[in-house]
Amino acid sequence: MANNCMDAFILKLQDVNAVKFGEYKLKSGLMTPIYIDLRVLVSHPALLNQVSKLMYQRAQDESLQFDSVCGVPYTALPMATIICSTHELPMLIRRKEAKDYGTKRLVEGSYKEGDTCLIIEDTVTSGSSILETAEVLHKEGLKVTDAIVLMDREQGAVDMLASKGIRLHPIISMFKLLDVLKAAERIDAHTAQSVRKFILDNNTFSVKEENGNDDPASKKQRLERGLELSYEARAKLPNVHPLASKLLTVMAEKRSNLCLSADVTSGEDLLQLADALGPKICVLKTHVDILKDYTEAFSQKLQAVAEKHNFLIFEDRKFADIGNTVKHQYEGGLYRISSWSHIVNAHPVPGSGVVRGLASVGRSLGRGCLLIAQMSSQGSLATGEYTEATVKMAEEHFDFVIGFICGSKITKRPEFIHMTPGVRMQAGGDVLGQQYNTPEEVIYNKGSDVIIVGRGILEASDRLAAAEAYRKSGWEAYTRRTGTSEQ
Ligand code: 5BU
Repeated sequence: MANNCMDAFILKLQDVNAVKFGEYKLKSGLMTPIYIDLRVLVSHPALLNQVSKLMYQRAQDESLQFDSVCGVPYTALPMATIICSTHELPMLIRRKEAKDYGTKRLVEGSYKEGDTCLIIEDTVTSGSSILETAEVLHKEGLKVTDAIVLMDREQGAVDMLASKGIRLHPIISMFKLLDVLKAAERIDAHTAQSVRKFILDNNTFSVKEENGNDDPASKKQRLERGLELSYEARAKLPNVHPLASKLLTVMAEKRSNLCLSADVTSGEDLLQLADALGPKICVLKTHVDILKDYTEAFSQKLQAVAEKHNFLIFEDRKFADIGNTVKHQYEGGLYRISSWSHIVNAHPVPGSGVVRGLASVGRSLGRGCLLIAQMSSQGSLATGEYTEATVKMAEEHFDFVIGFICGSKITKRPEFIHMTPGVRMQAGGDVLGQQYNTPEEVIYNKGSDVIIVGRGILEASDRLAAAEAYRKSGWEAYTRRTGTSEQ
């Protein structure tokens, strides 16, 4: 929906008294200066239709796959009904209590074990109502991977549900609502500010549960930047690609988000480097075509070192051709990359055929691909809409794409891994256009997951000490960002 349509829609919600300012009690007992009451929508059928349309559109935009739709009782029931009736989708009704006569069913409607059900909700604070409904559906053998909500109060539901494996897709967020009402002079700056403060001070999701730390200062910071899950929690998400899960687990176990870019030109040097620095890294990145003496024996030895030190191999091949060509480049030729490299990357510029070509070789081998959404070099053309289209391509191929090469976090989906090159202790650049940011900047401020470091380590007089310094710096930035403590 275009921005001005969304703004007009938000104003209409206030017109019908679905948004109220004052002192109200939430389900949890907490007093709130803003109350969202979407129950009134049943008296405004045109608005109710519009809500249902927005929700369905969101499901389409996100390419959600589901067998049925279930509204959280009661306010979201008519919304689910309209969606299902308009698009002829099967609906399920969750009873609040089983009736004590007849079938005693908690879920009405036809379904079979393993079906996926999309949950629809009107407003969320903590996300507990969605979770309750999901749990009832789970007991019936149904899967719940996604939920759509009209209004997210931004008090922790997205993260709480993510920690339970459910992606929440909000149509309107509290901060957006406040901005629109203030711009239209429906509320004054003081009211907007006090509601913002209330929201930031009252996050319902306990970080302690997830990450072992509940420091309110860091909690607030994370709230402002979008609270995040630990690598361990992300590794366990139900939709995470097995290779991404493996990488996140290695990162957590080795306390390392460092990828070494092993840009040396002899196989022997590379193996020595991998063996010496292996304990410090989660990934070793190669450019196999700069080796002057590549042999198949070399790739076998590299795999043995990777197993010994528990890191993944990433061949930075940057595939960028039509699907049929990249398929051969990945599988065959001198290097037979797919036979030894866990991860490869690709430019999305040819269109999704490049991913499909690579996936036709790598998927059955359990390999994964990073899409190059941004580059670290000066003047890169991979920006703006290109980056956004890359995220979309990744979402459409999540059975093979495990994340991105990018300068900063570009998607909130915790299943995807963000890896950033152009990292050095001293920000700056080289004479050929490379641009550097510090590990702290990349992980803490830009929200990336993995730092890729080449010359910062390779040119150091003591490479092992340099690798340890980068590991430590990257890891501390991560623990600070997520609020986990460095023991
Ligand atoms: P450096 O020595 O840390 O500058 O090496 C960076 C490595 O990452 C090098 O192998 C590049 O080919 C690679 N790289 C990059 O620098 N920037 C990018 O956007 C991409 C890869 Br994609």
